[in-house]
Amino acid sequence: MIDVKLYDKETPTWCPGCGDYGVLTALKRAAANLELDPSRTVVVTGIGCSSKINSYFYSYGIHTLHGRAAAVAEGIKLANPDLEVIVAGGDGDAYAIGTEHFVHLARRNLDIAYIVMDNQIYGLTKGQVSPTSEEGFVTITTPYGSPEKPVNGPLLAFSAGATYIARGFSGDIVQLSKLIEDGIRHKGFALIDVLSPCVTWNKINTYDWYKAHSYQLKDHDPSNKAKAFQILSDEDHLALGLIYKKEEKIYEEKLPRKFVANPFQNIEVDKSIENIYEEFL
Ligand SMILES: Cc1ncc(C[n+]2csc(CCOP(=O)(O)OP(=O)(O)O)c2C)c(N)n1
Ligand code: SF4
Repeated sequence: MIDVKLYDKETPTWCPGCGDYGVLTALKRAAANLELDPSRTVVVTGIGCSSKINSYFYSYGIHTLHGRAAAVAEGIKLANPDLEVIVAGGDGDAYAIGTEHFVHLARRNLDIAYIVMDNQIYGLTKGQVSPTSEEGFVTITTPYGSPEKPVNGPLLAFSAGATYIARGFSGDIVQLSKLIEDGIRHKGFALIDVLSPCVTWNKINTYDWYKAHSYQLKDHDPSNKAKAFQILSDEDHLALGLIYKKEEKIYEEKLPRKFVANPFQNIEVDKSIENIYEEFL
């Protein structure tokens, strides 16, 4: 097995106690168990505290724009399907500004794992309401309490056709690293939604709050779609573990044979701009 230290990079600048530390440790353990080659792995993130995770994980990585990680990841995967592509970021990144990319990535079933660190608030920008904040949640942008119903991210992924949906907790690194490992191993789109407290700005959804509002799935068959829907719909009791899994053809396999046999990275590019002009103009 590879030493987890291989994936060490910069020292994180997250606040002491931030849930994202647990996610980083779990990701490193999953990578070590899978023996991921850093030179064949890309971690794509958006903008946010959580999106800094690829600065702290040794592999290739792109820190894209807020909400655009899924779109960039899709492009990378299609250009070079041999790469292990992992997306990571916050609830704001995935379930607000990036929703359109998130939904379409899930429904296309590309072979990409997406880790969402859900802290139910905007951490980086200092505590504004987020798409997963609960109704009535008081923040600097909702001083009278949020009037909005929260987005249920895993249920959104389910309705879009995601083929692997799991929920972990950054306070349980052993389970979380297994869910991430299995999500990366899964052939198709995998969502690993993580309850990951922001200890600085969210004083409601704390480690203790998540412990009190979550439970471990037991004797659950993740291929049971009706049961998975029922579990995902229960927003008062957050299920932890693998909720849904389905084997399905991935997007890459449905493309014309010519494309798959000869992805972009193998195409010889004639760098002469004159030749390109000649061909297209
Ligand atoms: C287009 C655009 N809009 C807004 C912002 C400001 N912004 C940066 S991070 C962020 C939200 C961060 O929340 P989340 O994605 O949940 O990540 P967290 O910091 O909580 O981990 C916002 C609104 C931005 N950088 N770009
Ligand atoms: S502000 Fe919140 S999310 Fe950001 S590093 Fe601090 S604890 Fe983590």
